[in-house]
Amino acid sequence: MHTQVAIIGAGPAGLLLAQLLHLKGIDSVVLETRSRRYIEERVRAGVLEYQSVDILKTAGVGDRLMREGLRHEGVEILFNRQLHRMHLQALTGHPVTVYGQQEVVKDLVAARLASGRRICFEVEDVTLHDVDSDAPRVRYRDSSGTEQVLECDFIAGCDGSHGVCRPCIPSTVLKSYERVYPFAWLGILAEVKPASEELIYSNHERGFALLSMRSPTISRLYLQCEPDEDLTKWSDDRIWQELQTRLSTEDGFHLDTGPILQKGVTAMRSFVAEPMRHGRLFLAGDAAHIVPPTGAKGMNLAVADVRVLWEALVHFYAGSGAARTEKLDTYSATCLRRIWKVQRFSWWVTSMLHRSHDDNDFDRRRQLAELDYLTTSPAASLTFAENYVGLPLT
Ligand code: RFL
Ligand code: PHB
Repeated sequence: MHTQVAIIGAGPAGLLLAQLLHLKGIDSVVLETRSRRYIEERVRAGVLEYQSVDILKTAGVGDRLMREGLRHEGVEILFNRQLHRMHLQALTGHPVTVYGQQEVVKDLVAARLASGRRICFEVEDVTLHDVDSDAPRVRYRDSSGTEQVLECDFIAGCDGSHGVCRPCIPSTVLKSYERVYPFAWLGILAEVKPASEELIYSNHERGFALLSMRSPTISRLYLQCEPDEDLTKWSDDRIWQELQTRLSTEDGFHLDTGPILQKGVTAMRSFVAEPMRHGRLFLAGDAAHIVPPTGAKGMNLAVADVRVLWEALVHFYAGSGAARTEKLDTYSATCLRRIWKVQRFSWWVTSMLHRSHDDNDFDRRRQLAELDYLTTSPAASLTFAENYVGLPLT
């Protein structure tokens, strides 16, 4: 079997790349270890930067997003039991859009199937070969157990943080940078009208909390917890009580409760692997970097990488001579320049909003002063807002 681009992983990165390449007449095969149902139901990110929305529209999957996505012109920051609105739209001219990652994935899978190009679910034993030659290959077993060999021009490693692509880059070439945080998030999805029209990020002495949503009838909420938190100790009642405490305000903010549809614990880390390219293998999305979710950046970074990679591949297939590899050669450096700024933002908002065991009273006062400064200084508010809605792509 032959294709132009072998895409490993059907998350937002792999699926979006496949769709964008298709629109330019470039063939690809998408290989995914999980089932279609699993990837479409996995609850993850929820906030799209305006440039992510634009590229999804360019990819032809903007219709439902425009109909059902919730346009947010601001977010709330809560501390000392007072809400402070960050006017994203007024400060930057741009909103963000709340639309679940699983909805983006559903739209992209539907587009892929409609394109008639190949996507293989439930594949096993994916291995990459000759990635530093001009004719790389991918071996795998398809869902019927048959061994397959896929010959290609390029491999896009979009297989997330535990995939097989990043480990194919020799350790002598790859350098990793990491920070693990001493806390995690307990997240719930609940069938109840969101208690606020906009997201609320709360710094509370008992720890961080976040109110988000998926639709006018579904809430998504998070609580800072221990990395090894035992979920069996968290009854639904205890979760709602703790959320009410951490989100309470002087004005008597009230959180309605409802059936909890899903709960889970998410670890928090910052991670970057450099370079994002080795020979004909290009890493994109979580395969190359992880951010703590506080800044709402993970899916957006994946989308931004894909945009750069797409342009580089289009340039390659449309061009001729040595110049056609130009954008592929600068892919890693172009992406990393923005990735590090987004890493910085995600680390900053995480440290500003969470409580750490080794924080003392000084740290607490410093954190509150930072939040006071952030929400009262136009310069600081603009810094937050321009990062939150999304920095320029290049
Ligand atoms: P994904 O989505 O992990 O997809 C990778 C896919 O590759 C498959 N795979 C393989 N396929 C073939 N062969 C192999 N050997 C394979 N190994 C793995 C996997 O099954 C999977 O389907 O990576 P991608 O596409 O790079 O997308 C990244 C995003 O999923 C991630 O960054 C975000 O979910 C992070 N994130 C958020 N990002 C945002 O932009 N905004 C947010 O508001 C936001 N909130 C969040 C988040 C992540 C969270 N969790 C659960 C980690 C909130 C949470 C709680
Ligand atoms: C979400 O809705 O899941 C969400 C929103 C904002 C974040 C992280 C997660 O910063």
